[in-house]
Amino acid sequence: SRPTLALVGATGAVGTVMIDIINGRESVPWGEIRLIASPRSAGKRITVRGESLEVVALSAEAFDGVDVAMFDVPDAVSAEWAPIAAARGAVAVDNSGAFRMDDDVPLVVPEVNVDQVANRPRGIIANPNCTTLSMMAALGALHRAFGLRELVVASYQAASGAGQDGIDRLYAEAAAVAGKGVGNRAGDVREALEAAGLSASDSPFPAPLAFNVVPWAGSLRDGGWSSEELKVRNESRKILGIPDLKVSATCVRVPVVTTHSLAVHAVFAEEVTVERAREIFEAQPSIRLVDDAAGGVFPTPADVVGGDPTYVGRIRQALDFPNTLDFFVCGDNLRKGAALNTYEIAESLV
Ligand code: 11C
Repeated sequence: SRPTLALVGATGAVGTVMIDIINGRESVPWGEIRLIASPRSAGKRITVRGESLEVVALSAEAFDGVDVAMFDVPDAVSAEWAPIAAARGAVAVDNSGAFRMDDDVPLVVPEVNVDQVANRPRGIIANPNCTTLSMMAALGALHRAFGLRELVVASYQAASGAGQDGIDRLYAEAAAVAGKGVGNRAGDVREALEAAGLSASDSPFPAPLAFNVVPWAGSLRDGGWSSEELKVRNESRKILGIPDLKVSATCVRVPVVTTHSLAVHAVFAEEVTVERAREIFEAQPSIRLVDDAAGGVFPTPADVVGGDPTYVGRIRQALDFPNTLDFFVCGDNLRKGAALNTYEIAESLV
């Protein structure tokens, strides 16, 4: 009989995209698909592959008979429940940050290290952070060819990285500032938000996001780094299998609903050329090259949101750094950055 798939967090921002992905597949290898969520969402009905399914409440019994359980829930929920799912015989594929750096949990991007799925002593496989993931297909392909040594990145992260609250906040802020002529005087955007009843303390972001950029994502760590910046460093090293990779990241939130972008400066052991890099990207089915600066063609979130591939453009040989490429990538943070990669890991298991 065909394997049973469970989706934990079926009603959240990533869970909803996961169901779109499953519904959009021509065929799936699964028999039963079980939707699991918090008791608050239990009883809701969601249509999956033409069948109306009732969401069941998260419990140990909910994992009985499940072969693969995908988790799209906050870290603390995964930390508690992924091991329970594994103890009940499921392989847990977890999109939270709870297990990514655990030595007994592989951190997988199928284009880069799908072989790692077999090495899972805890019965758990982790899905990377969406910011790291958005550049991994591209960096993995270049690393195989030229040997990556150093990585300097700046991210341009969408509001939906902060979940449904982030999306709702950006829409509300955009409505509060549109047509008001604000953005010319320090503090006027904050005043417009307060006037519209959007208090700063209710925001998932530490500064206004509308008409702004915010150089912060995640929580404060030693040395002034954000947790998001350290995830980019640690997860890139683990996925690429380069424990001493030199990484420096600056993570920035921008007023984009969905799709993370990164400006990447990548230094290699061997000589690189833009032409070879283009050939390598073109040969990778999950990468779309969108790179014709003369024609004004490059990837932007507005043009790629909702797509599965990683979009790459602005590829340049750094003028003052040997063996170094600078380029720009965009990837839908809810699809390849989260739900799609998790689903691809789940399918690779069957
Ligand atoms: C953001 N990348 O854009 C974060 C969200 O480690 O899975 C995902 C956090 C994580 O805010």
